[in-house]
This record gives sequence, structure tokens and C-alpha cells, in this order.
Amino acid sequence: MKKREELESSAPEESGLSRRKFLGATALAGAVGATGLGGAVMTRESWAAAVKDAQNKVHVGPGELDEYYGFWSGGHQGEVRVLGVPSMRELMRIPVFNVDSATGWGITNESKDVLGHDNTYLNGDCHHPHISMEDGRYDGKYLFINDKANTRVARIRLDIMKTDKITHIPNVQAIHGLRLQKVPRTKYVFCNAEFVIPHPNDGSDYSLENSYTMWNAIDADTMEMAWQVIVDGNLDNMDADYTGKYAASTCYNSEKSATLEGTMRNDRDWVVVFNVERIEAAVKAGKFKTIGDSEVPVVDGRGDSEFTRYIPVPKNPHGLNTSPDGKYFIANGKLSPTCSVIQIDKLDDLFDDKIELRDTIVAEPELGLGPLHTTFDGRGNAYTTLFIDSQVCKWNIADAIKDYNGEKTNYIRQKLDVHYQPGHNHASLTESRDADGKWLVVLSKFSKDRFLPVGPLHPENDQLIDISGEEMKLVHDGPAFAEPHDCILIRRDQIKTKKIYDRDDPSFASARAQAEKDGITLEGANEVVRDGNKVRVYMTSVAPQYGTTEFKVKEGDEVTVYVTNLDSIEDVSHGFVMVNHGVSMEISPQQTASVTFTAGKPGVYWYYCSWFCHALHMEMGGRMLVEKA
Ligand code: CUK
Ligand code: CUA
Ligand code: CA
Repeated sequence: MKKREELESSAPEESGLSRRKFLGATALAGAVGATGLGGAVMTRESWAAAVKDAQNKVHVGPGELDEYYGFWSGGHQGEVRVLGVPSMRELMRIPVFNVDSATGWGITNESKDVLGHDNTYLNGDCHHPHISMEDGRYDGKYLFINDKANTRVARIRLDIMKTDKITHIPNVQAIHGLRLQKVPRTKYVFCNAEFVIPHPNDGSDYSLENSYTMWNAIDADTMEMAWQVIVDGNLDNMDADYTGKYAASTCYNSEKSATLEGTMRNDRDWVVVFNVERIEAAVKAGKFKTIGDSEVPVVDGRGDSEFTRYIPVPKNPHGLNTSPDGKYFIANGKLSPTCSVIQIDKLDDLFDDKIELRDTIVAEPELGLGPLHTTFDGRGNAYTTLFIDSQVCKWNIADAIKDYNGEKTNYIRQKLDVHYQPGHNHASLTESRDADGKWLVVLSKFSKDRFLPVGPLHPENDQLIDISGEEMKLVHDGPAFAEPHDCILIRRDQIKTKKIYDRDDPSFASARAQAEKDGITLEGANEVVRDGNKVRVYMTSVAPQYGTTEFKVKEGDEVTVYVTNLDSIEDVSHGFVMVNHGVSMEISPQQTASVTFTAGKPGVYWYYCSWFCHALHMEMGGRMLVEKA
């Protein structure tokens, strides 16, 4: 409520606009036509009307539902966040490459089955969330995301919004750019390893000349590695096309340098285009090698290989985006004020050596300083973030192509100030054929003075822009914790979530297998099974009680507690916390979850339900009695 009053009271006066007020005013600059191209003069009345209009656009009233799901990368926080758009309300967090105290991710056996029991990193750095596709449209089944920090890729099931697979990518370091095959379906998850390393990387050679990196394909169904392609230079961001045949990636370090100056030495780096068909054929024909202990097929895409083409583009490009009409790959200049537009239907000729590399470039519009990422409205316009200018530049692709061909056009439609230093932006459904041009999210890296100060570490600022009309209108500022590199929006009807677990859900298949070995039915059991120094405690939960309220173990026993939540009412989740044992987990309706820990010193330890489930939730607990060994 305060926010609205402030917005209204920050209407610009005829004169004496303070800096603070001016910044408040720019929050709605788009709404009143004051764009980066020059501010329009406005009356108090038109300002108030614009404010109302913007508020109405993002206002999702109590009990109303958002139109879109937004999946936000949690950056070096390692998780995925689910937001409703346009309200920008956070709906859920999905732990992925992190440890989560509430759900027990990284603590339970089920999550360790996904994370790996022996080699669980506590951190992650995710950047690029992407949703599985069927014929160029989101199918709503899975979301995939990279971990740059520990060279992994995760898959999240969107029916329960939990991570179900994590794959460690061999032979390379630091998975960054990640995209999915769009057509005919997401058979592959493609991902870029950013840094070059020697092979073998065993201390026998540290030279950069002998270092290289690879482009990777993971089978999306099994999450097993499919193949890898060695490349020249390094790899940054990528995207795939709408034929299923090509994918392209930016390279900012064609120099293969380990110094900042070194990476900026060449005037041009490149976009490397991969011929997926040819790579698949070579792998099928056995024309590959393997590296070290890894059995993953590796083909060599360096130099004048048949698998790749290296198209020179201006210095240190960053984002790479496919237009939703399937016509273009657009590489974002970063150190160049331009974007390079590559026409995809020229790639057949390029791979057949009928045309030159630069013949595939059909436009190179000059947009502003620090172009990083481009997104699309499905109406022929592109929206590129300008990091240094702190703006989003809306431009028309067809006009930019005409201009490149010598016909002068005003291809820039609008520049809108954003706050501040934007990285990714993402328009609704932009990565699919259904790009609907309604909303644009801009992920600004700096928030500076946009929010109440919270000390030296600032939140970022995820801004929502209405792009449904001719002009972009900034309608919402959303503070976000470290660090949403990227996000993806999907219509709410494109995802079907489960209300409660199915009893045969694969996430607890191993708990069921163990119970069967012990002759126990998870749904009925409240029993303790001793197996040497291993103790398995099977219990059920029905609000507000566990089926077992006391069990005995010995000091040092390896105790596994399996809780099966028999409640089948939506939203009645229970928790299980064993006091002073570092144990906490979620058990949602009809779910089984388990956790293994070592019984502490002799004495009494209470366990309790940590998820508020009932009026008598506080009373839901029990005691573990630990005896002398
Ligand atoms: S990268 Cu972060 S702003 Cu990892 Cu997609 Cu460009
Ligand atoms: Cu069960 Cu709280
Ligand atoms: Ca470079």
C-alpha cells in the first residue's frame, strides 16, 4: 500500500525534481512515454493515469492466479525459483545444486541419490533454465539448468517441481551456456564448457596451446552423456535452431588467453555453428575417440572440420539467441555496440562450402553500449539489453536487415532505461514458436538506490516490462537475491502439476525396494529393523501424529528413518527433524522420504514435525532413546 502512495507522490512536478523522485519517476518512464530516446512532458493527470494503468497490469488480486509461471535461475545460490508473472510473487524454491534446510535437499537419501552420495558439493552456480520442447513448443515436462561451478547439468520434473537427475559432465570444466534441442523434440540437452583445459588434466602439461574445451550433448531422457565436440577457442552462450540440425555458440576467447588483455586481443572472435546431423552420423559410424576413463564419444570440431563452422563476429560476443520464427541466430556484441544476425537457412550452403563464412551475416545493427542478450516478441522485434547504457533497446529485425543492405532505416524502435546494468532479458514464450510478446523480464545486476538499503551487499533488480503495445512500459521492480542470470516464462496452462504424490513415484523407489527387502509395506509400517549396527525405522504420519512415537537405538548406530505421509489431503505436508542430529526433511502428502544419520551419545532425543500441518502440529513428535553401545 505504501508503494502506491509513494508512486503517486513521486509524480514529477513542473520543476525541482529531486534525484530520488526522478528515479521513482523513471520506474514508470515507459508508461508515460518518457523513454531513453528522450522524455515526454506530462501533466499530473496523465501521470496518475499511467501509474494506475501500470498498477492494474501487474495487480493480481487476492485469490487470483498469475498468467505465467516464471522459472528463475538462483545463480550462485544454486537453486531455481518459481515466480508468478505478472505479480512477480515468489511461489516456490526448488533446491538443485545447494543444500536446503526446509525440504532436506542434500540431507535426505532421496536427494543424495540425485546429488551423489560420495561427491556432494555444497555449492552450485546456475545460469540457464530451459524447458523441454516438442516441435518448437514447451511441453511442460522438464526444466534443465547448468551448474558452472561444478560442471553439472540438472533436470527438474515440473509435475512435482523437484530435481530428479544431475549429470556431471566429464573431460571439461565449467558448464555455462545451455539450451535444448527444440525440434523435433528435446532429445538433447546441449551445453557449453567455458574454460579450456589440457587433456589429460593431470599436471603433466599446463600449456594453453594444448588446452581446449568441448560442446556437449546429454540425452535428455536418460541424462546420460551422448557425445562431445572439441572446439577451437572457448564457449560462452548458445542456442539451437528450429530444424533440429544446427546449434550455435559464442566464443569470446578465440585467443585462448588466460589474461584479461589477452582475451581482448583479437578484433573478432566468432560464433561457432554445430552441424548436429553430421556429428550424430559420425558417432553412429564409430568415428570418434574417447578420453581417459570416460566412454563418451568425442569428435574433433577444430579447424576445418566437417562438424563446425567458425563465423567471425566482433570482439567478445556474449548472448546467442534464436528468433522464434526460426530464421536467425543473433550474437550479442558485448565489447562491440552491435549484434550480428546470422541467417539460418544459409547454413546448409555454408557447410557445403558454397558460400563464405561472413555471407551468413545479414545484419549488424548498432544498438548501444554493451549488448548482452536478446529476446523477441514474435512480431518481428528484438529486445537487447545494453549493460553499459543500462537500457533495453527494442529494434526491428527486418529493418536492420534492410539497413545492412544499404537502405537507411530507423530500425531502433525504442530505448528504455532499466535499473541498472541488465544482463539477460526474457520475453514471454520467446524461446518457442508461441512467443506472444506480452511481458519482458529484465534482470538488472545492480539495484543501487531502488530499494531500502540492506548493507553493502545489494539485491539485484528484476524488472517487469509490458511489451504488449507499441511502447515498452516498465511496471514493476523486484528485488532478488544472488543471482538470477536468466529466467524463462511459460503459460500456466502449459504445466500440469500434481496435487499429491503418486505412491509409485520414482523419487522414493529405493526406499520402497529396501522396505520390500525388510518385508515391510511402507504404507502400513511402524517397525524398527536391526541389521548389524544399521537400524531402519519405518514410520507413517497422519496429522498430527507419527505412527511411531518412540524407538530405541545404540550409540553410533547408523539410523535410517523412513517416513511415509499417509495424509492424502492437498497441502498437508509434514516434516521430520531429529534434534541435535542435523536432520530435517519434508514429507508431502503420499510421499515417502528418508534420512540416514549416526545416533549420538546415549540419552533422549526428541524428533518433531517441522511443517505446520494441524492445530496440534506442536504436539506431533516422538523420542529416540539412545542406549550405550
Ligand atoms: S550469462 Cu549471466 S548475464 Cu551466464 Cu547467460 Cu549473460
Ligand atoms: Cu505434521 Cu506438523
Ligand atoms: Ca576475444
